Amino acid sequence: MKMKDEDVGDIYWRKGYVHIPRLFDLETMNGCLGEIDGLMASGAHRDPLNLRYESRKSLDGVLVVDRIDPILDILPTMDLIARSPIIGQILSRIFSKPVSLLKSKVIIKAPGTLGYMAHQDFLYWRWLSLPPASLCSVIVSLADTLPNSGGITYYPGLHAKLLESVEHGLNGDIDKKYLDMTIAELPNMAQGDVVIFHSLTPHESKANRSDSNRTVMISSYAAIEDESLYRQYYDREISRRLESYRTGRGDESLARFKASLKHFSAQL
Ligand SMILES: O=C(O)CCC(=O)C(=O)O
Repeated sequence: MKMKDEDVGDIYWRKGYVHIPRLFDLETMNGCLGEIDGLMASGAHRDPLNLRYESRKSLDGVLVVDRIDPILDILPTMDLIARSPIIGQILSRIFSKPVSLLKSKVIIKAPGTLGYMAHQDFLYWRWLSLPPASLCSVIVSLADTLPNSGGITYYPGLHAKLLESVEHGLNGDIDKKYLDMTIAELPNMAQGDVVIFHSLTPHESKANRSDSNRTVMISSYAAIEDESLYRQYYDREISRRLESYRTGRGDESLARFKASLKHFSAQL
């Protein structure tokens, strides 16, 4: 790592995020991309009952699979990265204590896939009852992010509290009136680069308008020693997805399930 360790911590706490260029070598990153391609080629994502794969709308309004979550149990190379000593060391220096893994996913933003509205990840982690300052995410750029491929923009210095949504509550994407767009920063992420960001740092992304996938691995961590955290997170998350699938309340997987039934006379 070319940046000095003390700089990484200073920048993280001041801005709410820090960009570390070339933390991982290209061979490892290309190996991950190959494994992800192999997974997608297996067609497992076309099974609407496989709730590991999540979808997002494209510019044309159709649903496309954009996330594999969880990922570590099926791709061992990704597991090695999420639990790598280098990430562990950097995070334990930032937090001055060891960290535990909370979750890990891959986002494959294919050309034409829409982005994410401005949000703070902590909103969705309040049930953990951990302080927001103990939670962070690490983005590993598995491929180069081109200027128009829908990379993540961060709003620095806004990681002190949760910001209200347009519904005037702490219940969804952030009302843009709280965000000064002139301060937004879009790091130029080359393959192997990493960004670490605070759970309260507002961030957003645009659609991928380039010709290539923008593929990242996003792992989240908590500054506590609790090996059970990862299982706790996914036990709850899997129940949530099953319930959402069962009741069909606005869940995209249900739409995919319905779409898969179009060859049959049965309708939901
Ligand atoms: O990858 C993206 O475009 C945004 C992802 C994101 O904001 C998130 O997972 O919290």
